[in-house]
Amino acid sequence: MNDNSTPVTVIGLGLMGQALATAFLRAGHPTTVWNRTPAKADRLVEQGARAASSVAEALAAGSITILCLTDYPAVHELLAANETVLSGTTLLNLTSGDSAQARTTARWAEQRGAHYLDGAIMAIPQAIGTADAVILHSGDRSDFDAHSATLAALGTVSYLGADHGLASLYDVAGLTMVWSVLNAWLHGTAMLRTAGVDAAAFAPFAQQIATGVATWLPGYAEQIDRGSYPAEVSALETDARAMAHMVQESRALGVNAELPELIKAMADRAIAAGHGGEQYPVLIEEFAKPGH
Ligand code: FVH
Repeated sequence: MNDNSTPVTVIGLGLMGQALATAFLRAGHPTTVWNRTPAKADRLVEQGARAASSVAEALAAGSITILCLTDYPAVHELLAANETVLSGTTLLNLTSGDSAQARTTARWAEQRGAHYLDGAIMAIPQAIGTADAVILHSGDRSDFDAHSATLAALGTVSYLGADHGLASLYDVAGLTMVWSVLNAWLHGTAMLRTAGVDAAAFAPFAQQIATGVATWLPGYAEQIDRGSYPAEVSALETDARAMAHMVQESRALGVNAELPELIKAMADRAIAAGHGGEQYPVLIEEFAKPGH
């Protein structure tokens, strides 16, 4: 049944929901859609989608129903108003949220007889339907396996595990990476602009650094998983001296020094705890604690 004749439903037709429904239509799936503001279904109906007149009708139409709303409170509001018709449905919630919300929603839906998968979209709407759109899933393996061929119409789908919170956890971990890298680049750009250097001149150099650092990750991950951090490349106390230059330079140039100050403060705490002779990933011990 999991070929392109599998009927699917998409609930929530914002920018992302429209992209998801479009990808299903392009792959040939009979696609039913529902949105709180009905006009957002019009373009999809022109492309061949069927607009359901109620959430209950939409839920009954698809062998899997994708939910893509603003946030989890919106998902709860919508599902709670339809809880009597959830039994036997398969829900894939691609709404962004945190892992606790995912686990709570999974329990709630399963208590009402639904099969519930949680997911996270690591892509922009324009990438949906291409291999560049990475979509993460967590929940019961058999629920994922039953629909993975259908879901492949959306992009590169992967299964993380039975814990419904995993997709959201990976999502926020990925977002931390994205915004940390961007903030580091913006900080460097602000420093260089004081010397008249354009953002465009720094960008290729910054790209090379980001790519180079990325190659360190597998080796550093091995150290973290072993819990042993021999200073094979550089000791943390050596790194901390370079961090001091970064802080001093930022202050002297009159640019925002909060990011370098945070980087140095965390390294200083690890050094004070006796880790100065170890390698950078020993900082995981600081990141694993609650913040100050
Ligand atoms: N857009 C993106 O690039 C990102 C990429 C990563 C993942 N996100 C997440 O996807 C969710 C939806 O995002 P979106 O961009 O489609 O968001 P909007 O265009 O604002 O559409 C929101 C839809 O939610 C409907 N909605 C809101 N509240 C309710 C409610 N109480 N009951 C029913 N539907 C509701 C809203 O309906 P309407 O305003 O059109 O009537 C839209 O269909 C989101 O979690 C992102 O973080 C996208």
